[in-house]
Amino acid sequence: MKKLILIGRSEAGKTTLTQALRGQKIHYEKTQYITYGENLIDTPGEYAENAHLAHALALYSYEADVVGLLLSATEPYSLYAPNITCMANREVIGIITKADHEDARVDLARLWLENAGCDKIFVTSSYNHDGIDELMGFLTE
Ligand SMILES: Nc1nc2c(ncn2[C@@H]2O[C@H](COP(=O)(O)OP(=O)(O)O)[C@@H](O)[C@H]2O)c(=O)[nH]1
Ligand SMILES: [Mg+2]
Repeated sequence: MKKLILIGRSEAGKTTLTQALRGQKIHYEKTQYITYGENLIDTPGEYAENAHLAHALALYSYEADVVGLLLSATEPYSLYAPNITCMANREVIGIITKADHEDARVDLARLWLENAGCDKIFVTSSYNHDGIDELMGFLTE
């Protein structure tokens, strides 16, 4: 299985996605540190929100095979600069989260991730498991 690092701002749904991918019961857990799993690296949202800490993400991405940029379908804006994927020398995929949410705007999130430079974009919900098998299939192919 390819090792995936999850990047995105606080509340993007990174930790919940790790639980869904691992088949665990969904429960809230604040992410205080970079959290290493065998196949998943979870990061605190503050790293993506702070320009200085963002450098650390670029370094941590070397520990992974694939970089996942998460964007919640409920976001009012996107953190990601146009073509930011060129910062990583790994494949960068887009992961839209919370597609189940009543305020979800999946098409807008997709546009923002396309502008960021993501070719492959997965639409997911950790709550109802939408798109989780597709993402898992990509990681294990
Ligand atoms: N509706 C909905 N809410 C979600 C989903 N995934 C996460 N959340 C909620 O979003 C909040 C932040 O999730 P969390 O995984 O901790 O975000 P992180 O800060 O990126 O790790 C929590 O209240 C989750 O229950 C989802 O697929 N659908
Ligand atoms: Mg977290």
